[in-house]
Order: sequence, then C-alpha cells, then structure tokens
Amino acid sequence: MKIDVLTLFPGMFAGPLDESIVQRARETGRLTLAVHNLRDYTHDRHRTVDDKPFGGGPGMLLKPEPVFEAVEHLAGERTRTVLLAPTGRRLSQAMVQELAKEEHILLVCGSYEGFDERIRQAVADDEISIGDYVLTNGALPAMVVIDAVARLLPGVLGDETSAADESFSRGLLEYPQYTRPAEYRGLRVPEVLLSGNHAAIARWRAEQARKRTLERRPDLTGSDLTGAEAAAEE
Ligand code: 4FN
Repeated sequence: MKIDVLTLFPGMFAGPLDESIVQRARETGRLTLAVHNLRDYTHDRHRTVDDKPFGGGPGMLLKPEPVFEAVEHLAGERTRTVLLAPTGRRLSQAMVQELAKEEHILLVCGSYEGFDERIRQAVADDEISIGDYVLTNGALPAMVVIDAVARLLPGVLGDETSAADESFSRGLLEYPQYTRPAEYRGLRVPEVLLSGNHAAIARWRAEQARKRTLERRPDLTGSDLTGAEAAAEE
C-alpha cells in the first residue's frame, strides 16, 4: 500500500513512523510512505497557505489553491483522499479494516482554524476524526490512521496476529492476561490459568472479556444506548 500525507508539519512524522511495526512494514516494502509539505504547492514568495475567513471572525483558514494543486499532483485514478477533521466520522477498527484494503491513500491534515469548505466539497472522498478533543493540527490523527492501517497489511504482523484483533472482531475488550512469576509481591495469578484445564481457561477468558466490556465499555456491546449514541442510532 502507498500512503501519502499532506501537512504543514512534515517534521512531526519523522519519529513515530520510523520506529516499530510501521518501520518494519516500510522496510519490507509492504508500506510506502511519503510526507509532503503543503507549502511546496504555493507559488508566492511567502509560501502562503492560509487566509482570513470571508464574513469575518477569528483565526485563519487553509486556502484552497495549495490543497487542490497538491491533491491533483499526488492523487491518481484509484486514490482515496481522506481529510482528517473533527467533522469526520469517528475512526473505528471497522473503518481501519476498510482502509487497509485500499491501494493508495492520501491523508490531508488540517491546520489553523480549519479548511476552506471547498476542500471538503471537491477534494475529499472521506473525512475521518480520531475523537472529540481540540488539537492544533491533523498530523497526530494522520499518524494514528497510518499506525492502525499498517499493522493490518498482509505480512506485517506475521504470527503475532494478536488477541486484540480476534477479541475486537467479536466487539469485546481483552480478558486479563498474566505472565511469570505466578506470584509477585503477593499478587497471585488466577488459579484457573495455572490449572492446565484448557476448556476451563477458555470459559474463564470469555466470561472475563464479556464482564469487562459490559463494565468498562458498554458502548462496544450496544447495550448502553444513551445520550448522543442513542441519538446517532435513530
Ligand atoms: N482539529 C472540536 C470542535 C471544533 C474544533 C476542534 C478542533 C486542527 C485545523 C481542525 C481534532 C480532533 C480529532 C483531525 C475540535 C482532528 C482534529 C481529529 C483537528 C486544526 C482544524 C483542528 C468538538 C471535536 C472538540 C482544530 C471538538 N481527528 N479543531 O480540534 O484536526 O482528525
């Protein structure tokens, strides 16, 4: 898969994407990543990417021209152009699985107070938000998308296709897990896990995962349709 990123802060991407599993995905050729500076698509002496909103009001907006020209330059026939923005659909593992099937993704990060609306209208195939909090720009959300997608690419995780994926595909949190020693500072590993009784262990784990999800993330089970969630469900 190829992922291009359009941002005003290409330097933010260096550390996080040069480490760990994302780096391995790149080294083995399963992921090709390129980060582009939006300023490189300006034509004026000051490399202007922002301007004041028509109608007045505080702050500045990303101008349409550099974004349109950059996307025209970077996107092809089969590119999915995704805007990272608080107006987007909340990123979920189901969306990550869909994105992982794409051949080419172009991630467009916001800056300042937001985008000229025509970028949304004419350039974006999709808008994604990683959650409800105020950020300074869309670089961290873009990195979250890249991290989540990279680990799903064929051959990236190998045998480590973790319990997180399996339990997530059943919509549950993970059950509690322990490693050696069996007792540490007076804290004991549940007896059933030491029993060697595989059927009992499987039952205990399923029960724990269910209980935990209901207690901590009832929203994942659909049994907590309150407030905004319920409104969205209507
Ligand atoms: N954020 C909110 C309401 C109004 C504005 C913001 C906000 C960066 C360019 C967007 C934020 C959060 C998750 C991109 C937030 C995301 C962004 C994201 C983001 C600068 C304009 C801005 C109601 C959500 C708190 C700034 C709520 N996922 N504006 O953060 O890009 O992708």
